[in-house]
Amino acid sequence: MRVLITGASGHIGSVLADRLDEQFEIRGLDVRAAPASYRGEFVVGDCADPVVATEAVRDMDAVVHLAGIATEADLLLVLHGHVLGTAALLDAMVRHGVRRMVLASSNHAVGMTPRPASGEPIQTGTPPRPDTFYGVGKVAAEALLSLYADRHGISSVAMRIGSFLERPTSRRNLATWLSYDDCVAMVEAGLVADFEGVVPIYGISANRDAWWDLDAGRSIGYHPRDDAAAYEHELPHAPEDEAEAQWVGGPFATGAPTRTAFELDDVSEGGGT
Ligand code: 15L
Repeated sequence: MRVLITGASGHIGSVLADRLDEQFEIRGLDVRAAPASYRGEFVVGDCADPVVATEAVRDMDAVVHLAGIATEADLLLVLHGHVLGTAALLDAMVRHGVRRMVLASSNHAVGMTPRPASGEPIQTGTPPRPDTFYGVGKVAAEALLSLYADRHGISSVAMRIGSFLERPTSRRNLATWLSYDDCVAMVEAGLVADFEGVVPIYGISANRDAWWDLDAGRSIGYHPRDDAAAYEHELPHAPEDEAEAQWVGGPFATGAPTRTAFELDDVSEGGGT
């Protein structure tokens, strides 16, 4: 199976490109150069450019789409990376008859959801509740998957990734951690699973303290093995722990919002006609 990985020079992309290349034929795409350790075919370019996207998707069987700024940013940057980039790739997939996308969505698509008090984990059907423009971008990217599934028959997995880290580093990670091994297993499952439509799943490990439900992931063959609780003894308690645990988006959801969609200077003073 030939797989395009966008964002192949990023944190998740470089781990995946390194670990998936025995099972799949990988082509990497990124606005940055390939990491020194990268093996195989690599294209430097912006997936939000339809010409770049069309060429990058040519001859592929599936797309793992990770490109985009992985944190809060100006709305226009968010729209460019997460919305226009996803749309350009989906268009290219329609053009070349490519039928499967595995998308890096994020827990921040539902980040303003209160932490489950009952112990009942949050399901994938919970309404979108972004905590940032970044989260809005991920909600919109998931909506594009739905549109292209219904209108063009492209099936996809929207991985609402928690905290992708080599090891957990904070108390919040007891719920949100996604280990490298589990991430690789999740993407493999997303590429080969037999289904139609869009399957949103939570991209976390089998954490004892998980806030999100893993059944949807298991339904497509994602069976995580790691558990952040194994590192509990080494995770420091911090003053912000309690506030960060109030909403599942953690630090993205706490504190005063720091951005507006537009600065007043950007808005034309012109009156109506
Ligand atoms: C994400 O979606 C971000 O890309 C990453 O930077 C982390 O903040 C992560 O979520 C998280 O919630 O820990």
